[in-house]
This record gives sequence, structure tokens and C-alpha cells, in this order.
Amino acid sequence: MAIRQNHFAWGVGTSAYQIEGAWDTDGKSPSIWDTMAHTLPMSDTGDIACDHYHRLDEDLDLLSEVGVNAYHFSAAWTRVLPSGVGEPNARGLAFYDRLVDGLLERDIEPWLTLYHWDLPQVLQDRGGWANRDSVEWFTEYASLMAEHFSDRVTHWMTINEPWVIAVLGHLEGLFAPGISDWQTTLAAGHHLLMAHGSATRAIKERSPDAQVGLSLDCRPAEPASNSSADAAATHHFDGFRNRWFFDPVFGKGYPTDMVAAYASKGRLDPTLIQPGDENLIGTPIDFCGINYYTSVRIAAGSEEMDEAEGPVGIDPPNDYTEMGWLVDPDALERFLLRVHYEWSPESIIVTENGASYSTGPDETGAVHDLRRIEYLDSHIMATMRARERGAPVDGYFVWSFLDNLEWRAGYSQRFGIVWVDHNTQQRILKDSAYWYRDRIAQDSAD
Ligand code: IFM
Repeated sequence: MAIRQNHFAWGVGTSAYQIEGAWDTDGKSPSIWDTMAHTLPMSDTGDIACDHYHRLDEDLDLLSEVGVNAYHFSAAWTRVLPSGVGEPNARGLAFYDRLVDGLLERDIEPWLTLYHWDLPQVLQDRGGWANRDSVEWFTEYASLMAEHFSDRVTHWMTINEPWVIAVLGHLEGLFAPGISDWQTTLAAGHHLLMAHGSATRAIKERSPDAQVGLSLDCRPAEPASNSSADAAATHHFDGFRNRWFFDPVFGKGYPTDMVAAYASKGRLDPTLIQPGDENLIGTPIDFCGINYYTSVRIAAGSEEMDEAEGPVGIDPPNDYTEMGWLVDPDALERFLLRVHYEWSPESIIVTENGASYSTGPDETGAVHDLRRIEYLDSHIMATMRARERGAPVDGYFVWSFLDNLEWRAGYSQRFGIVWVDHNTQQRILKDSAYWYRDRIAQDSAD
């Protein structure tokens, strides 16, 4: 098997709400996360976050220092279209102009995600993703962004982690908009996927050479035992967590076993999926982004649990990150091969992978985050093994560039390869950042 020779994107990732701060600056309107942070007893908010909005040049220089050739970030819809639709906000667009231009000046390729969870609150007030009109709202936003940026941005991700948005936001109620209802969950998930397909078409119409994909979160699962009950539970979990999103995105339509299971429990509004919808969702994409952190073992009874409740099912004794997530690089290798064989995208990018460890500066100011280096090393090796075995993997992005706001867990969970003191906003490159710089340089030298 010939090893793929394509250019390899070595990057780091962030998202707007987690780093930008400036939550109401220069015409930005509130997003559903601003609302959640301001109304629920969250200990931390994204009001200031890493103050990236005001420290852009410093952060761009740090990206150069890490030596990445690609940077994966998201735009805040609320900055560029404060009313959700309609009049664009020139000051919001100007911020992303500075970011994109600053990346290009440093030879770093911008990879732009349109939606990383921060829906304009004005649109939530109109029903949010559960409203079928959200497909049009998102397409208008995507079209505006493509018109404005496609002279400089080639790589686009439409939606980041539709399972998380749908299930944690509309079933578990843990994430914004904080709803707990099955029919709303499936409606939101369906419209997110339609919005992805429609935005892909809109970007391609304006920029035929654009590379467009999305970032799907995945949770590889193994049965906890040899019992047939655990095997059946694992298959259901895989349907709930993975197949429900991967199958339609790759033109296979929704998995029939899950449609039947959801319909039989009254979770699926029979009018939700209309003729033509699955065709729109299956609009061809140029690459599939995979966000991978951990794998799970599933026993009967845990087939619809999620990581918000802690480790799912019965895990083998092993190493865990501070999120309580099992460290399992082999599962990443297997899942990348599965994506290749089962869904066959042209190209696969690991758009998020990383680990939360709270190691901070020692008395000399250095951050010796050895466990993160081990995690990244083992997962990059797994990625490369999948590539050597034929999966068309063309990029890897560490999550995350900066220690940022880990949603409901606030600033207590640190995923960054750059330490951020959230009182002073001082940044320190951790040992993992230097290690990653050397790893990238080694790849370029080979
Ligand atoms: O921080 C998140 C990110 O926003 C989406 N993917 C998972 C990361 C770690 O939980």
C-alpha cells in the first residue's frame, strides 16, 4: 500500500466562545452560551475567556512559535451577524480579517469553522436549531462568510460536533440552550445536518475550489463482555453516538435500525424528515473532520449514556485524563480505518485531539506537562499508522492551542499546549508546545 503523499496539515484548534472574550464588544450580540453563562450558576463565563479578541497579535506570534502550518478556529456568528440574519457587522468581520490576514502573513493556513455552538440568542428566541428555518439562517451566514473570506480561506468546516450540540444541548440540557426533550433533540440534529449540506453548497457556489467539510465527534465503542446483550447495546450506542450522524452525511440516509428505535419510542416526529432532506445532508464533502478523545466499553443499560455522566459503561483499568476520559490511541487508529472503509471520504482530518491535564508552571515558570506529551505522541502515532494502512488522513490538529473555557467545566480543565493565567492573561508555552514544534519539524525534514 503506497503511503499518501499529500500535504499534511499540522495544526492546533480553538473556538470563538472558548477564547475570544469581548462578549459584547464592537456590536457583538449575545449567543446562547452567553445567556447560559449569565443565567445559570456557572462558576466561569466566556465574558473575558483568554481575551484573544484583544490579544490577537500576541496569539498569532505564539502560533508561529509553535510552528504549525494550519490553524483551526471558529467565527462567532453573533459578531458578524448580530441579528442572526440581515445586516452584517463590519467591526465583527474586521476582527476575522485581521485574524485571517495575520495567519497568512505567517504562512499559517486558516481553517475556518462556521459554527462551534454559539447560536445567536435572537435565533434561539425563534426556536433555534429545532426550527426548520435554521437551515436558511445558517445558509445566509455561510454565504456571507464565503463571499467575504473565500479569497483567503480555502478550508471550511460547517458545523463542529453535531451530536454534542443536539444531545448535550437539547436532551441532557447541560449545554446551551439547556433543553431536555427527545423530539427537540432529533429536530435540532436533523436541521444541523441539513444546514451543513446547504452551507456546503453555498460555499462551493461562491468558491468552487474551496475544501469543505465538517467536524464529527466520534465515540468508538466495544462491548464490555462477550454477552449478546452487551453486543446489542454496543450496536445501539454506536447508532446513537456515531452512525446517526456519519451515515446521512455520507449519503446513506439515517440508519434504519435507529429510525425504528426512535420512532417506536415516540422520539421522532414523523413529519421531521421530509423528501429531499437526506439528499441535502449527503451533499458531497471534500474532507471529513474527526474529533477524537476517548473510547468506551458498553454494557447493556448504558447504550444511551454520554460522557457528561462520567466514563460510559465499564471501562478497563487504564490511564484517564482529568476529564475522566480513557486514554485509548488504538481506538483512534481503528476508527480512522473504519471511516475510510465504511464511509469513504476523499480525505480525513483529525480536527480535534488532545487531553486535559492541569499541570501548571513550576518555580522557574516552565510547564512540564509530560502526560500531555505522551497522550499527543501516542495519538499522532496512531494517526500515522492509520495513514500507513491506507486511510487518507491529511491532517492533525491538537486541541487546544490555549487553555480555554471548557464549557460547563469552566477554566478548571486545561487542554492547551499554551498555559494561560486567567487572572493576568499571561501565556507560557508548555513543554508539549515545544515537543509539538519539534514533531512538526521532524515531519517536514523527513
Ligand atoms: O473543548 C471541547 C471543544 O469545544 C469541542 N470538542 C471537545 C473539546 C474538549 O471537551
